[in-house]
Amino acid sequence: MPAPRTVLLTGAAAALGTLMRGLLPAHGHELRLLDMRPVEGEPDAIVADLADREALREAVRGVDAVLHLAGISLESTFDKILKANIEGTYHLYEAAREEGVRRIVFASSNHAVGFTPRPRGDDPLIPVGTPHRPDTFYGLSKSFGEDLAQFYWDKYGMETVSVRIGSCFPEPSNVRMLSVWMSPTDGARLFHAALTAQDVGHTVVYGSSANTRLWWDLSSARALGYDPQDDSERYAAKLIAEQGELDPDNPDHAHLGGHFCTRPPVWPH
Ligand code: NAI
Ligand code: 15L
Repeated sequence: MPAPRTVLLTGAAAALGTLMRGLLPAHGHELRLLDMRPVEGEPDAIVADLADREALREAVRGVDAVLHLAGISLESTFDKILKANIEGTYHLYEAAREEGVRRIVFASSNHAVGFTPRPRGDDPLIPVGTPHRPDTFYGLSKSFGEDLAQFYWDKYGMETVSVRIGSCFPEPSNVRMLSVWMSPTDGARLFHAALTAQDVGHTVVYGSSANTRLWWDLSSARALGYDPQDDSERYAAKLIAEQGELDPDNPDHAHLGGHFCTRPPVWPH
């Protein structure tokens, strides 16, 4: 295992951040925590908004890498997405650049490519090079984050692994998740690989377990050293009995992004 690395974990108060706080130390990472809300049971966590560049500079000072989970994680108004996800991610990259941090792992999302039709039958798996097709303002902000990461690599040599996370929850809760689920322990394996692999430049990977019903190509993640151990198939019989198989006539089941594609846009008001 590579030597422990100090990692700033943003979004530490929330669901995924809490899971990773529990799992990443066993991979040799020492975590510094940040969120706009207090982190339960972690009095030393930095409470700061991504809009606060000075606080971000202090937070990234001396870390080896950042695991950037903070932001709005579902559809919202464009104004809110703009502040938290677009401007917030820019402020974080600027703070990291100013403080000489060389590696960011960015929590992108399947919703950056959410309008990509899901594979059916013998269709090939979706490659990471598929064009951005965001399904929401939220997905658009993740497309922006991936482009920002590419820009900071090309312009400044700052490395990023953009992880297009599927659904990272303790268990899959619907039939779509049988294809896109990432178990939390596989999530920690993938983030660990993304934090420690050599010479990643800007690499885009999908974030899921080795699901039997996988929709996308995990080869760029495996090339970082990711070796997923879980498969959602053990939940399939129960979920299909409750909900039925994916329905070819249901628009919510037509694209990678599922119901994010069919919900109305949320305009500022
Ligand atoms: P969440 O919405 O539960 O947590 C986000 C955290 O970011 C919250 O603790 C919130 O306080 C913090 N935050 C929001 N705006 C902030 C700001 N301006 N400054 C500082 N902190 C701020 O999200 P969750 O589920 O924990 O996901 C974490 C990240 O992973 C998000 O970026 C999400 O888009 C991404 N992701 C998660 C997936 C999943 O399956 N959980 C799937 C795809 C992407
Ligand atoms: C996401 O990007 C969300 O942050 C998460 O809450 C889930 O909705 C996930 O995608 C998904 O597609 O299931």
